[in-house]
Amino acid sequence: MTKTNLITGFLGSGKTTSILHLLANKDPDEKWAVLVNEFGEVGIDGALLADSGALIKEIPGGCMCCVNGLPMQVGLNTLLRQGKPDRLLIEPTGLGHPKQILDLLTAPVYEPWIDLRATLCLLDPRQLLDEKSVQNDNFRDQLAAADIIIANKEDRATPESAAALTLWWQHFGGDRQLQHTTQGAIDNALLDLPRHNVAELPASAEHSHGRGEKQGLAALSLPAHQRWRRSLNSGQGHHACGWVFDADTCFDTIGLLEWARLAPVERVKGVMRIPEGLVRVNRQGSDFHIETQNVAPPDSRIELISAVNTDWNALQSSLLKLRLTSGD
Ligand SMILES: Nc1nc2c(ncn2[C@@H]2O[C@H](COP(=O)(O)OP(=O)(O)OP(=O)(O)O)[C@@H](O)[C@H]2O)c(=O)[nH]1
Ligand SMILES: [Mg+2]
Repeated sequence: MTKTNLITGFLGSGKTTSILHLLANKDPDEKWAVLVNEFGEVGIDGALLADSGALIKEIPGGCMCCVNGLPMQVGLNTLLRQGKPDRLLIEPTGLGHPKQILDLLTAPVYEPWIDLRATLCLLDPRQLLDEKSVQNDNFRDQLAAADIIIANKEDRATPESAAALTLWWQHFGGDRQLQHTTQGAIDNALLDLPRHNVAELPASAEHSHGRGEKQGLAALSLPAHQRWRRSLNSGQGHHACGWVFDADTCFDTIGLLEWARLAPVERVKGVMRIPEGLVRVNRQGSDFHIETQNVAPPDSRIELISAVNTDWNALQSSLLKLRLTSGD
C-alpha cells in the first residue's frame, strides 16, 4: 500500500514549497509520487516540481473532486499500480474541497492501494486577517479537515497575524498539532502520523461541481505549429487566466519580471523561457520569489489568479510584447 498524505492550504500558502522540502529530505531509497491539482488549466506546479525526482501527475482545471471522473480515477490507479510509490503526496488546489477529496481517497476502490495518513494544512496566518479569505468556504474547510496545521511564512508574520493565529487556534485548534515554520520546512516524520476521524466533517454548503466533469489529466499543451494559447477558468469566487507558449518563444527577463510583479492579481506563477535559460516566478500578493536556471524549459507557461474580474486582454497584450522571438 502507498502511504498517502493530503497537503492542503489556501492559494499560495506554501503547499508546493513544502512538498519540495519534503522531497529533498526523503529517504533516497524510497520512491515518491506527487499528484498535483490546480485551479488553472495551464498547470504550473507540475513544472515547479519537475526536477524533484518524484513521479508527478497533474490534474489541472479545478478541484480534483470536481474534475473527478474516469480519467482522474484511471490516472490515480496508473500512478499507484504502475509507479508503486512508497509515498504519495496529494496537493489539492488552494480552492479545493478537502472533505470530498478525503471521501474519494477512502472509497472502497482505493482501499487496497492507499494507506491514508495525516492531512497537513499550510496556513499563512496573515490570511486570517483577510476577511475575504476567512469567509471563503474552501479556506475554512481545509483548516477544519486538517490533522496538523502548519503556520508557514513565519518570516512574514506581524504582531497582528500572530494574534489572529492565537485567537483562531483558541477557537478552532482543538487537540490538533500546530507547527510554525518558514519555507514549508517541516519534519518528514509528520507524514507518518495517523489521520483523525473526519467522518463528522460538514461538506461545504457551497460545494458545486463547477463546469462539470472534465476530460483528461494532462496540463494544457499546444497543438502542433501553434505558438501560444491561453485558457480561462472561474469558480469558487476566483478567476484564472493562463498562457502556454512553445519552446522557441523567449521573453525579455526584466520586462517579464516587472509584468509578473505588477499584474493586478493575487497570484502569479510560471516557468518561462528567457535568454539565460528559464525563470520560475511565484508571487502571492507581494511575496515574490524568482529562481533562474541555465536550461531551456520544454515550453513557457504562466498563470494568474484573481478574486476580481481582471482585464486579461490588457495583460495579454503586454505579455505578448515581451517576446524576443516572433510568433503569432
Ligand atoms: N516569505 C516567504 N515566502 C514563502 C514562504 N513559503 C512559501 N513562500 C512563497 O509563497 C509563494 C507561494 O508558495 P507555493 O509553495 O507555490 O504555494 P502553494 O500553496 O503551492 O500555491 P498554490 O498551489 O498556487 O495554491 C511562493 O512565492 C513561495 O516562494 C515562507 O515561509 N516565507
Ligand atoms: Mg502549489
